[in-house]
Amino acid sequence: MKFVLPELKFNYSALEPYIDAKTMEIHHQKHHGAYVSNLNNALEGRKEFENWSIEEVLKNLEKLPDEIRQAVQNNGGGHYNHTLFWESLSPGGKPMSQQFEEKIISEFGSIEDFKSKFKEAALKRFGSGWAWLVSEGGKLKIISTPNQDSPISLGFVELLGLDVWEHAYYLNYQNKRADYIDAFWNIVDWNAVEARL
Ligand code: MN3
Repeated sequence: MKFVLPELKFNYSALEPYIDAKTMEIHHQKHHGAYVSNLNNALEGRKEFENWSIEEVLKNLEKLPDEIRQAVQNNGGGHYNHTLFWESLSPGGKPMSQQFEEKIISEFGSIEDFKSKFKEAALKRFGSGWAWLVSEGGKLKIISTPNQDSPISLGFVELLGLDVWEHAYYLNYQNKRADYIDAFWNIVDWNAVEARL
């Protein structure tokens, strides 16, 4: 098994002004690229896992040998989370279906309440990590995870994730994580998000 860095479906500059081209290029090629190579290195020669998908790996971390488990959790999570992140973005964004909007409103009160809870989760994540909209048995929840820990390892279905590591926004937003979170809503591909439910 060799995991590969996925191509993006848009150019690095396509998400401007919300995410700048330089950040996208470094984030995709260097950061995501490093997670993929470090994951492959950690699993090198481990024949018993060579046919496992990334989902199987992250759902079964306890089955991995102690000496590689943390490296696989970090780098496998990094690969999976970033793949999902890129797939959830689109230049100009794509709107929610009416059905999904009604679901968000019924579970969070309003779209504004949903966004403000998501923002709170993203802002309160101390240090590096992610904010997530996940489904647990069809019920929507907002959670956050540290480092590259992935909700799939905790039994959730990820619908939407926001990377709040500084490498995701620092070049353009510096310490203003809140502005980056607000800008994110302009480029969310809700078609891709809803398809995961
Ligand atoms: Mn990242």
